[in-house]
Amino acid sequence: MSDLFDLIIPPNPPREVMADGAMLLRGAALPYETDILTAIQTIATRSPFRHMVTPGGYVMSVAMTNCGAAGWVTDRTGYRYDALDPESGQPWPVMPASFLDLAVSAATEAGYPDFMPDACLINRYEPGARLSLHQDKNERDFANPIVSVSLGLPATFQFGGLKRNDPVRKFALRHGDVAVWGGPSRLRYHGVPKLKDGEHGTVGRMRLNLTFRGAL
Ligand code: MD3
Ligand code: FE
Repeated sequence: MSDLFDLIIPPNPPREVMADGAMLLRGAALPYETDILTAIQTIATRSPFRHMVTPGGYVMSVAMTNCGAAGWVTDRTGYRYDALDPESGQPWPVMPASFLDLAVSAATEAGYPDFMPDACLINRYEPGARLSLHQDKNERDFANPIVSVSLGLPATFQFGGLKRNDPVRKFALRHGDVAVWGGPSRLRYHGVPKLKDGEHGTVGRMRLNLTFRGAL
């Protein structure tokens, strides 16, 4: 016999545990969509999207910019967080209040109530762009989770283990999805295979991904 509330309360927002410490909040960014897209335009005016170079000399197919006290950068000398945008020589644009609000509420919902991001990396995927399997380990304190927000075209997300050759599971990340990666999942390998072509109604022919980090 099912409880009356099970019948009348819609399963909204749906959430899914991907692994220990990793939670997917489907559609959690939808109320913030307009604010986020407007803010990204403003951020990109001061710190434009650019294709950074890896230490190995490869130009990344994903275009990136940042906002917040620190931004993730790569060049021939290595990966790091920097308070200044190396292209402008100026600090990265301030993290908008709506970004902070979304990241903190998602982290709280996933069981990380003390998360306060100081860096937001913004990834722009055009069709064909990809991010090969990697770990995020340039942050100072792995006790902080990473919160990621997906907008625009859908992507397959590869979620592996703590070793590069561990088996990988696939998840679809769609417009408005928010994921929180913490605890034992914080250092899992992950990647995004080539983005398929398509056209999203509000975002256009691209996928945007924001990752909120405690970097400093
Ligand atoms: C799992 N971005 O920016 S977001 C990255 O879709 C990055 O642009 C991908 O990987 C993207 O570093 C994936 C999902 C994600 C982000 C960070 C993680 C998953 C993670 C850190 C640890 C484990
Ligand atoms: Fe990553």
